[in-house]
Amino acid sequence: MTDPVIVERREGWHKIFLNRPDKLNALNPSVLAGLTAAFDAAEADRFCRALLLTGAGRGFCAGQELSDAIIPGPANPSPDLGGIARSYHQGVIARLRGLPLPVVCAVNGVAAGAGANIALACDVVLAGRGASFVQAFVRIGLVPDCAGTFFLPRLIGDARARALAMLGEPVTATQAEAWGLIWQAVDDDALTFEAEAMTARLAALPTEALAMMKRLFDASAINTLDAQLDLEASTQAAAGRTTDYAEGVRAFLAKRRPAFTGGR
Ligand code: T3D
Repeated sequence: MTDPVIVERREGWHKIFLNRPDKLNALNPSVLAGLTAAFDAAEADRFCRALLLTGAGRGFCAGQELSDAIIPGPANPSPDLGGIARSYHQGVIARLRGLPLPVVCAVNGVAAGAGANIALACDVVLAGRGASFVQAFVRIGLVPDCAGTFFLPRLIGDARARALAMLGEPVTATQAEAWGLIWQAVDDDALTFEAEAMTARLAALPTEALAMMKRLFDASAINTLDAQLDLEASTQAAAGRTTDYAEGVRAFLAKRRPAFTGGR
């Protein structure tokens, strides 16, 4: 059996492929468990300072596998889809957001349903111009999960978030960039190069500071201004104790490029 998730170890970073190309990398328990294991492996590898997530084949991810979807019927009039969301989707998003590493997503084709929202949970999202983002849930009578209702309004505002979720219309990569849903749309044949270069670039930055930024931005979604200012101050105190901070200042004063080690 082919691995549903493949991890390639590169110099300073890992590349993770969702690997069910004939199903546009639709999610099932094996994919979701593989994804979590890949995140665990990245965090455990002290030489890994960034992650790149992408899909094998022509799609990024078509959301939850529908061929074994549990639907209400005489045998099971009240199926619990919340169980799947709680057991798998919630954990994957929490793990991804909590990783002390920057995560780049290379959206190489359609990203639908939970697949779209996993992409949007990454720190820096690049997409090929042929890619699209679809909040497909409404097409089958479901609501966005994988934190779509959290990320979408914060990224593109409430009006666009609601319309995308309710209409289930695809958004092209170019439109997604114009709306601020993603960082950048690039030519399809340049996506791998650009995404790998971006990941390598992030892997050479002060990893602990990037991890702290992730926590700051996540906290800002719910904090008051005063609470966020306090958190910035305490986080700056922690950043100021890292060896990469010392290296950054020394390099500036010596007029040379810093050689950050990431403290990992
Ligand atoms: O059950 C729960 O756990 C609840 C949680 C749900 C979370 C969710 O993610 S709900 C949303 C689920 N996803 C969708 O509704 C999207 C379904 N897929 C599509 O609408 C289309 O496939 C796409 C718009 C994504 C792409 O269209 P297109 O024309 O480029 O490709 P295609 O021909 O439709 O798909 C190619 C193959 O992938 C095809 O298989 P075949 O006919 O060649 O053997 C298709 O059946 C398969 N595929 C695509 N998406 C899924 C899938 N197979 C299983 N599950 C899928 N989600």
